[in-house]
Amino acid sequence: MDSNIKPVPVTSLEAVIVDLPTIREHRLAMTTMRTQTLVILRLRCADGIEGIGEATTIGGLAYGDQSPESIKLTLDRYVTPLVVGEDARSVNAVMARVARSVQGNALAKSALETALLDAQGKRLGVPVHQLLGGAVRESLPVLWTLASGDSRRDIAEAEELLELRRHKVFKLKIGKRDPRDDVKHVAAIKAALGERAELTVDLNQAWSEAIACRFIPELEAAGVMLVEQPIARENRRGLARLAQRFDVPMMADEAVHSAHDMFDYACHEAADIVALKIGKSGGLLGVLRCAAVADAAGIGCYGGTLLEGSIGSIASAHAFAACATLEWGTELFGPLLLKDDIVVERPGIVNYALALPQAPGLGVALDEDKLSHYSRKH
Ligand code: MUC
Ligand code: MG
Repeated sequence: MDSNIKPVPVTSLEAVIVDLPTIREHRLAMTTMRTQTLVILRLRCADGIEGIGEATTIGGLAYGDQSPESIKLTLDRYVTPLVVGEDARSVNAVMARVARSVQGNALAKSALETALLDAQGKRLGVPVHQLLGGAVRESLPVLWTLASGDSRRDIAEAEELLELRRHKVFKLKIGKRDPRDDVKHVAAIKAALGERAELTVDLNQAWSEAIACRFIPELEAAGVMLVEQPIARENRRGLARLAQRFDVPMMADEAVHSAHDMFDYACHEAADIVALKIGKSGGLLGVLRCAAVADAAGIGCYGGTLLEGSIGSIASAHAFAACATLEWGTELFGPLLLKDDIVVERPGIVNYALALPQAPGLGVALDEDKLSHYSRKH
């Protein structure tokens, strides 16, 4: 049989939990991070090729309903038996097989699909974005999140990053404190940075609709560029009312995971922008499906993160590079929030943008010593 049509069985899957310290405390409305936990998936194939993937969430179960430990359990106990022996080249068929027997668990599915695409790209000698139909853009603008919890420290951090030409858009994580203090914090940072930087805010669902109506005008007056997920993800009608009421665009994050959610939000004109994330959509192909629905509805796309490390961030970059439109840039800074890494070469951000890797597969290689050093032993 010709080597191109001969199946290449998957021989094993190995999920490793990795704990990495962050460079500083990262304060979000629902948790304060001092470490980030990644689940790294290694998928080995009969032709000797290994694909790697990553599934990462924020703050254990604080952000979503899948924890690093549950992701590993899902992969070990339920996904592995469905995938071993299947043809590694048939990414859609393998993912459909898993979807028939595993409900939900989008993060584990995202790690699997990433590893399959990485392996297939290495097999064919092409970067992952080419497997997705090719890149529409070769580099991606990346913002930085200021979340130390202290206005002066955030301003100093932003000044340093502007000086380095690493970021010129900053996302402020608010929602933990009294709204009056949050608004003062945002206004102080905008006043210090002026026209040199753009600011966005992410409430991570912290406000009620009434509080949002009371304080969004102050955020608008302070000059924020967009407001991300101000209210509970379940309150679709509320977000639609806010989008209708205010000029500043509303971005849906926690509320929109799949293309189905996107369709629902689009039908109800419930957001101006959507934060796409491979982890929410169950992989890179899910992001493209979600983006296609957003495009059809005239909703702007933004390349979001669950603060993945280098593997997840680069996988996201391949998907975001292949999206037809990406009007609002990305936030693929996750690796730079970590003190150390488990890949040989961490992606860098130069002139405010991340360059899309052009090597076969994802274009990222594991550093075996670092992986073993940071992997959870029990
Ligand atoms: C989120 O909700 O957007 C993205 C950047 C960041 O600091 O946290 C994430 C999560
Ligand atoms: Mg968000």
